[in-house]
Amino acid sequence: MLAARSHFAMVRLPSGRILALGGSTNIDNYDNRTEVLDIGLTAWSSASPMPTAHIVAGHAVLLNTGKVLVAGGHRNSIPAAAHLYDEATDTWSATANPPSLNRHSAQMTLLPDGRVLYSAGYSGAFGGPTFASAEIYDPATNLWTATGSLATPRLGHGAVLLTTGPHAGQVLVCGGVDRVTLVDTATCERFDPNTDLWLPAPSMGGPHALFTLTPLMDGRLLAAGGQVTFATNRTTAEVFDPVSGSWTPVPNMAVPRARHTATLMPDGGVLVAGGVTASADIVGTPSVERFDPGTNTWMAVGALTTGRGNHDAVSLPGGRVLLAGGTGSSAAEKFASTEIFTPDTDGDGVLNHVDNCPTIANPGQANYDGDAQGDACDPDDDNDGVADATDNCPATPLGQAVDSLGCTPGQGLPYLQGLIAGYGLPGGTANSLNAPLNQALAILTDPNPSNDDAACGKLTAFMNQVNAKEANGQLTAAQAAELRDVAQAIWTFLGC
Ligand SMILES: [Ca+2]
Ligand SMILES: [Ca+2]
Ligand SMILES: [Ca+2]
Ligand SMILES: [Ca+2]
Repeated sequence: MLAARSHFAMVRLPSGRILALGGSTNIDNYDNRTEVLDIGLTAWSSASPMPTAHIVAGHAVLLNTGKVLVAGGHRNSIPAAAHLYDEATDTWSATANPPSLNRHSAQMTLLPDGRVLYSAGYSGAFGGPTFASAEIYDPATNLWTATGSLATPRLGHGAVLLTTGPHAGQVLVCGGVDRVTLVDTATCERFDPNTDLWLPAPSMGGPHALFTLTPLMDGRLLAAGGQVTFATNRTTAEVFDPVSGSWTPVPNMAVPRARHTATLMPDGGVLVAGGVTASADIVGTPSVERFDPGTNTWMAVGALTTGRGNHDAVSLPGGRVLLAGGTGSSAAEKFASTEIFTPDTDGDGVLNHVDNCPTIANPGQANYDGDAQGDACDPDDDNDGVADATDNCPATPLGQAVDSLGCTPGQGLPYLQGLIAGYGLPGGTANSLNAPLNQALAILTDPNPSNDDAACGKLTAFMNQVNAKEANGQLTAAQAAELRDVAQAIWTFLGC
């Protein structure tokens, strides 16, 4: 980006460009600058600045009209304001009236009818007050109006439209913290846009504040991480099923985090990235974990190049995710840097987290020995201890002992015959070389192991044939040496 930003927001514009707006350039300096990333993801360029500086994490939403609504997130001393961005003209305009309160750390949720629910938050002043009130913006009238209040004041909560279950079309608000009492809550409430009323909803298993509440593709919601009274951070996660109306705990994340991002991927997984992880509000982790909604499990999926918290993330085509800005190791360290998470690095259609060779295209995922590495990147496909590069028999039956060239005797003898066939020798010459090999093979593959010693005599006969044919010029020195090396390996393996 052109500017270092934390506590900001990115919005995908109707054109596909990405708008980054507002945020904090240092601990107490709110920003009105905006910038746009082109569709090719090559460069950021300045866009028209917001009329007022905003911290806009959670305070920006793309309307169905194509305009971007931004509200609140000011310093306590600045009156509430809301503005609309029009990409076509790169201009900002104020809404017809301002919101009733300057809300900070509130949430905007797009309703099915195109209106926006703007819920709770706090005044922006250290120590509160924290709000239970909510209001609605209607693009049709360009007006803000008051709506019902929540039962519990909260900031840093989650607010998601339900798409399944008996309350589909309503907004579920969960968690958050009270800036006055510093108590974080596990409670949830739901907002019915048809009646403007808030109604009770099942509480989470534990409190989450400054966390992520992410809709899954099947309509369930994933709550992940969060902060404990602005101090330590959580690893806990749980899933809400709107059909049964119940929360279910899922395994903890590997890394405690709050103020992270959670992005729904096209395959249904959720990419949870970065976040503040230590007891401080600021220090970002590079950890990235993927939640699998099929198994309700977490898997580490690489790391950010930079530890980030208070950053933002936005989906890109192809399942990629743009991660940008945020705080690093101190309050003063703000990032302008961006990075892109690619779920399929080698482009073979198999996502990295399940790809047995994530950096080598192998769409078939062939994996002879069934270990963690596919044949395309496994240095020893048949796991016989002989590297592919020097293994004459790369598909040895699993678990069988081999000679120094990677072959069982049952493979090594036919390998020798293949070499002989490749030399294009006269029929009589080839036959006299093959005859003792056929005899050795018959001895080794018959059902009587007690006669295997006799194979040594046949190998001796073969060696004598090779030496004689080299002496009379029927084999070149190189051919004879090659045949002797392979025969010697079998000889040694058999303990002749
Ligand atoms: Ca791949
Ligand atoms: Ca393998
Ligand atoms: Ca091998
Ligand atoms: Ca082998």
